Amino acid sequence: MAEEEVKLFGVWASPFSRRVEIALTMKGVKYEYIEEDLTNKSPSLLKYNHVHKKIPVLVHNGKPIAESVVIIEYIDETWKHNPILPQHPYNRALARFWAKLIDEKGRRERWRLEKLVSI
Ligand SMILES: N[C@@H](CCC(=O)N[C@@H](CS)C(=O)NCC(=O)O)C(=O)O
Repeated sequence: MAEEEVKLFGVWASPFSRRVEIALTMKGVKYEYIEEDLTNKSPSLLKYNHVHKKIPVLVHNGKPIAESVVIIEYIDETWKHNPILPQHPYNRALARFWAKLIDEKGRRERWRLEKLVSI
């Protein structure tokens, strides 16, 4: 494959950017990591994810991709060795189901924690 440019905009404490880092590491893809400050988002982040303005964002040869699960599927389809998602469509559906559930549960727990802290 030709020279690749892979950049990841993330935050060290974010499980969403961590899961993308794990996927890139599993594939052995070299990438530049850019730590974002979410209290002062960089112009690049705002440009690359102008819809949600959130990390993680993967930029592959200048093309941005947002949303961690979408990014992981893109990584899996682009670098085909060491598959991350199962091959069978049913098992892929199950993997997506559990990823979605974990995201929703995490969001609910964070909301509960924020409510507790603000009391
Ligand atoms: N559904 C998104 C969630 C990403 C997300 O919530 N990122 C948070 C950090 S953990 C963020 O960038 N928050 C900034 C903001 O809401 O302004 C994904 O899976 O990538």
